[in-house]
This record gives sequence, C-alpha cells and structure tokens, in this order.
Amino acid sequence: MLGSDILDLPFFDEAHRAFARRLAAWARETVPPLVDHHDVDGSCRRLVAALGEAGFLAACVPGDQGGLREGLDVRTLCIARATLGYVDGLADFAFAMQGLGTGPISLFGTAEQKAACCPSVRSGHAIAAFALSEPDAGSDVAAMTTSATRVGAHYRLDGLKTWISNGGIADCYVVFARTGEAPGARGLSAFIVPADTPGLAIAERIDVIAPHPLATLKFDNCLVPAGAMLGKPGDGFRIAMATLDVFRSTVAAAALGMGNRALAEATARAVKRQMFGAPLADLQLTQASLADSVAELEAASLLIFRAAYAKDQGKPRITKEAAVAKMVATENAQKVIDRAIQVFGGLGVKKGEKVEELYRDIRALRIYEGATEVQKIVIARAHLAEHAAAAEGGKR
Ligand code: COS
Repeated sequence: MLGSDILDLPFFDEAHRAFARRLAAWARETVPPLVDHHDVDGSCRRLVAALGEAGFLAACVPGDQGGLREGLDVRTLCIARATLGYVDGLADFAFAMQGLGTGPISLFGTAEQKAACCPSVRSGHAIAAFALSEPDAGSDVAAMTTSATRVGAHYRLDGLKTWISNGGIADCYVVFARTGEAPGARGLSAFIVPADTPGLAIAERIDVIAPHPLATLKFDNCLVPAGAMLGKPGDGFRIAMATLDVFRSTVAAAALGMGNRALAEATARAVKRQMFGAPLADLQLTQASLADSVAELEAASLLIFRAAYAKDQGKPRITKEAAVAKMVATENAQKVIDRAIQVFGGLGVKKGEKVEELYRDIRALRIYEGATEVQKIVIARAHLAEHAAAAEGGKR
C-alpha cells in the first residue's frame, strides 16, 4: 500500500489521502473473499460490482457523470491501482478496465455518449473494454486494418481485435477502426460498440500466465449508428494516444503496488527466516537486495506522481512523463519481485505463494498499453523534439 512517506508529499490533497485510507481498509477486508483465480470471469464481475457499490468506481468517470472530480483525476486513479495492485492483481485489473474502457468516452464523448455509458460503469452494473490491438497491429497502432465503412446512417465494422481485456464479459467496447480519411495514423476513428451488437462475436478466449478475461473479437458486417463515433472521423489515433497518456501512469502505479507488496513479503521473510544461525536479514547480501528494491520503488513512485500531478494541473500533453513512469515502474517492479522470490528461495516458486503470483502478475505490465520498447520510442522522440526546439530557440 502507499505509505505516508508518499501520500504526505505536496502532490496530494486531503481528499486523496482520505481516498487512499478508505480504499486500503476496504480492499484488505473485501477483496480476498471475492477472488477465485480459477474463475476470473466471476471474480471480475464480483469485484466490479463491489467496487461500484462501495463508490470507488466514481474515480473512473468525470465529474458530470458522478465522478469524484471535474475530469479524470490521474492521481486518484494511480492511488487506486497502487492500493489494489498491492492486494490482488485481478482487483486492480477489474478497477482499471472500467477507467480505460470508458476513458475515450470520458475524454472525448458528447454529453449524450457519456450519459449512455458512464453511470452504469460507475455503479459497477456494466463492464467496459478498450479494443485497440489487432493480430498485426499492437505496438504499431497506425497499421491497424479493422475497417469502418460508412453505409447510410451507419458504419460497418469488419476485422479482428485481439488481446482485448474484459473481452467476453464486457457490456460495451470502445473500438478503433480504419475509416480511411488518410493513410496511417490520420485515417482511424473510434466507436462505442455495445457487446450485443449483431456482427460482433468472441472469436477466442485467451488464457495467459496471470489469468484475466481476455479475448479476440471478430467484427463481421457489424453495423453501428454514425452517432456511435467519438469525435470526428480521423480522430481515432489521437483519442487512443490521449487515453493512453492518462492510463499509462496508472499501469505504472499498479506495478508499484505489486512491487511494494513483494518488498513487504521479502522483508517479513528476511526478518523471520533463520540462516547460518541468524535472521536472513542480518546478511549483507540480503540487505543489499532490500536496499535496491526500496530505492527502485521510491524512484518509481516519484515518477508516477510527477506524471499524474502534471496531468491533473492541466498540462496538455504528458506523453513523455507517462512513458518514463510506465517504463521505470514496470521494469523496476519486475526486478523487485524477482529479488523477493530469491529471498524466499524454493518457496518463492511454489504455486500459491504470494510472490509466485506477483511474478506472473507483473510480467504483462511491461507489455500492455505500450511495451517498454514503445515507451523508449516515445521518450526518445520527445527528448529529441525538446532538443530541436531548444536549438531553434537558441538561433533566434
Ligand atoms: N496525444 C495526442 N496526439 C498524439 C499523441 C498523444 N499522446 N501521440 C501522437 N499524437 C499525434 C501526433 O502528434 C501525430 O499528429 P499529426 O499527424 O497531426 O502530426 C499523430 O498523432 C501521429 O503520431 P506519430 O507520428 O507519433 O505516430 P506513430 O505511428 O509513429 O506512433 C507510437 C508511434 C509507437 C508512439 C504509437 O503507435 C504507440 O503509442 N504505440 C503503442 C500503442 C499501445 O500502447 N498498444 C497497446 C494497446 S493498448 S493495451
């Protein structure tokens, strides 16, 4: 969980601290009995309903839809994911997808579109999903081929979307497709597609090392009204990227929560476990391992809340800050969790141990919502653009 060393920083106000305390207490009590990792669909439905009933999903929608603040407050989303990620990866997932799935609607929807989707997602009565990736277009979003063809008052969607979280249990998808105003990134649009729309089918459920609802979706002659489009034709890429700018910091926060939990487990083990006639924690190599983990997690925390704070203060683009936070936090958390396993020894890889679960949970976070390699592209491009702008400024 997030400690007062972080929450007392001036990045936060009293409402953030109260939210963190309330969610931490709720999650410790409520989440474990709701989760059955052998029934991820049922667990996610129960978690979404409980999070909604307790009011926490209000963090996932804007103020005009019953949200906590006027816009999406990135610091609150990050606090929530760090707290839930500490307790259980599936609880973090269930919360996060309500936000990501409606993110494009919250950020770019009309009042009507928001009113149709956000209240049921906030209350936990509906499950949301974000459908961007395709079999041949994951990192390279501009290469997507799912098409949306204008047919009278409708668009007809055809194609495949894959790695879609909540695929199979979602009530509503935000789907990105090529409308073709221009080649590449400028020819994409975004649509709100209810799960029961004829022509939308689940082609395959996908099982992964840390199971959560995941599927490939098939669109075959799937008609949606033209009014289901978010923004204007051709806005899809910008909508996807702006949504990811908000949610990438929150992936980093989930990784932080998982890393913090691994460090807590490793520390408790190191203090308790006797080795060579003394606690494991007395060995300097154990201390070095704990020290590296402390430093890496604290560095990640500061980067996450720098990005979130900048966005919440109204900085229009936090693309670089979010990419730095996501890359550092997910990579560091993977290292911290690996070290925790080492402290546990053989017990660390035993099924059912928390650190073994965390080892599986963390892996996908270095890939989804932009793999580490994509974050490096984003960071380097932003850095080089800053350099060019400074050089240009120097000439004047
Ligand atoms: N916010 C708003 N607009 C953005 C933006 C952002 N964060 N990022 C890019 N844009 C705009 C650019 O300004 C550009 O606009 P113009 O055409 O008007 O100049 C346009 O979008 C195209 O941008 P760019 O040239 O950077 O596009 P690329 O195809 O080169 O994008 C990356 C490359 C790798 C950055 C992008 O495809 C990406 O982020 N991929 C990862 C996607 C991902 O996270 N996948 C996982 C699926 S979700 S689980």
